[in-house]
Amino acid sequence: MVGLATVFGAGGGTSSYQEVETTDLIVMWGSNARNAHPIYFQHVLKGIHNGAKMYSVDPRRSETAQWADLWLGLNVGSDVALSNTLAREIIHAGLTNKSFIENSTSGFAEYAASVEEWTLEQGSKVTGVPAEAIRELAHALGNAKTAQICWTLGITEHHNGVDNVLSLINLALLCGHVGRPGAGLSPLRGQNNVQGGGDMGALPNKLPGFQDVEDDVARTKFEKMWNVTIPPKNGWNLTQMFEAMEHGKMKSAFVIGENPAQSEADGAHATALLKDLEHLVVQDIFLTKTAELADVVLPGSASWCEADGTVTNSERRVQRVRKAITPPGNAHDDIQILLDLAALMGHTWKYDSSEAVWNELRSLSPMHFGMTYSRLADLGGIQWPCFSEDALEPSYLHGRLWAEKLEDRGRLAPFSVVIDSPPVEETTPEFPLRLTTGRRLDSYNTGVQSGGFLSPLRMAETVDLSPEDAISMGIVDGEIVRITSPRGTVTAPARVDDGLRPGLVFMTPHFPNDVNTNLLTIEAIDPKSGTAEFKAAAVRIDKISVNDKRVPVAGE
Ligand SMILES: Nc1nc2c(c(=O)[nH]1)N[C@H]1C(S)=C(S)[C@@H](COP(=O)(O)OP(=O)(O)OC[C@H]3O[C@@H](n4cnc5c(=O)[nH]c(N)nc54)[C@H](O)[C@@H]3O)O[C@H]1N2
Ligand SMILES: Nc1nc2c(c(=O)[nH]1)N[C@H]1C(S)=C(S)[C@@H](COP(=O)(O)OP(=O)(O)OC[C@H]3O[C@@H](n4cnc5c(=O)[nH]c(N)nc54)[C@H](O)[C@@H]3O)O[C@H]1N2
Ligand SMILES: [Mo]
Repeated sequence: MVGLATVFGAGGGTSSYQEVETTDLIVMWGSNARNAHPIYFQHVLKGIHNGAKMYSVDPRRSETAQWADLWLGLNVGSDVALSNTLAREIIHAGLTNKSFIENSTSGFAEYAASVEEWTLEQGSKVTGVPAEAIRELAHALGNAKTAQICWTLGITEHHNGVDNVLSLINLALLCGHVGRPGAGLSPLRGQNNVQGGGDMGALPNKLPGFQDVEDDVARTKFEKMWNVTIPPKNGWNLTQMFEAMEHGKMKSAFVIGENPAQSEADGAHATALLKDLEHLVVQDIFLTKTAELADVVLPGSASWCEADGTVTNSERRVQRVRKAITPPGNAHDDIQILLDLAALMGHTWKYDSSEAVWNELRSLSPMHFGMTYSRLADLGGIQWPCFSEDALEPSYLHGRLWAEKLEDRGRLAPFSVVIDSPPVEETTPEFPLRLTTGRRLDSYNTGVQSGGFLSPLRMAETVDLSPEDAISMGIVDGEIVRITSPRGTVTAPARVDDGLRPGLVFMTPHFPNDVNTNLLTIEAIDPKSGTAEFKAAAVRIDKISVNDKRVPVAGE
């Protein structure tokens, strides 16, 4: 979102889901939507059915890649090298969209000069993708009338995640694949309402409606409404909070709906920092590992089907959710718990319904103003921005370079010079394998919401490796092996996967109580977004000797 906001001035995907059904070209870049966004993927499948070509850019031949016309299996962390090479080929083949570049962008000449070194040969050498495949995707991008470029964590969870995103935006600008129906950029969001969380100001530098905390006019508007003084400086993001804990600058934390003891990179270190806090409060619907470390647990917040409100999805569509069942026992809405806490701190915030909260938001956030509850119900959801109660904006963004800030509107979208930067942790003779981590269809994040019940779909953790590596290490499918990174060791059954190229290993964060993958991952972060490099660590796999496997005799 930082990358999109930098170029376009708005932190959201530019397209709507329907557009992927009618586009000519779909590029799934570092996204395994078949598993992680199955509903969006139904729209993708319709697009393929309607004749769209699909390309997958992923180090693994993932379940998504299996549906693609062509899979570009690149080395982990070589995305900037690949996109710069694509750009050079598009430019040299004369396939750029000249009128779009001239009328809507800035900085083309400098950008074009910066990609000049990225010949197909050089790109192929760094990315591991055959030159012919790079050429094919470049020409597909250059020749398509409309293209959708979709990306997710394979792009963002790197120490240079923002640069990765900028490099994909460059490709869209080069070919004019933005600001028209069917052409656009789709960063698919993680949870059902992660977009909504950001829109509502759950970011350290933004107030609701992406209004800047450090903007005095915006801040004063909120201070008046809430009758409080808001700190005038941006706060810390999640990784900065952990840094602040490390340096003793942050002494307490209030965690709502997150399980950082198991989801943070370099988990042993993260857990130690949480343990060391003077005061930790956790508000969750389950007693998580993080809650076990807490001084105070606020249990029984009502889950989503037990509460009224709205969620906002990856296409910026706000939809109503309605309370379907009554929460059990003494469980409260999360907002009720917050109101009770505010009351204890001397503030009487009175909202008699979720609609009252929403109407306050509408009065403060222009991009939400037109979305009344009755309109949301009548239309089944509305995309932002929606400025007026009796009109709708186009379903795609940036037809006229729309931005939250008035001064950004109508300005030209800048190309960004982006430099290739390989993963922080190189593979070495001691740790010769590249570990990347990600998701499976059957489980969810740290497993809190998908681990406690028996589902015929749910698998246990495995460490996936290529057939070539399995043979050279003498490892058979299902054999328990030891995986070690510079930070920790775990054991897991091996799974031989012919979708993996030699040297690549894949694990999930889904089963941390059995196999805590995040004991292996590295805490390197992208300073521009605060995102950790979950997608690239160096590891070693060792066979476990017969002695290690021996069950200890009682008393031993
Ligand atoms: N079933 C299920 N669905 C989920 C979730 C879940 O846990 N389970 N979690 C939700 C959440 S919070 C999120 S954020 C989304 C995430 O959705 P995705 O980002 O699609 O999921 P991941 O599997 O983490 O990563 C996507 C792909 O990135 C690839 N990749 C790794 N390194 C690189 C690289 O260097 N370059 C490129 N180009 N690709 C790379 C991986 O091989 C993987 O296939 O899923 C959401 N949906
Ligand atoms: N190795 C590795 N690690 C990763 C990733 C990776 O790809 N690889 N991905 C990263 C990503 S993208 C993400 S998003 C994080 C996810 O990390 P987390 O967000 O820490 O993991 P979740 O398991 O989704 O935890 C969500 C918590 O919210 C609680 N919850 C659900 N509904 C409600 C509610 O209505 N109210 C309250 N109060 N609580 C609720 C659940 O019980 C659960 O404990 O993991 C990150 N960690
Ligand atoms: Mo996520």
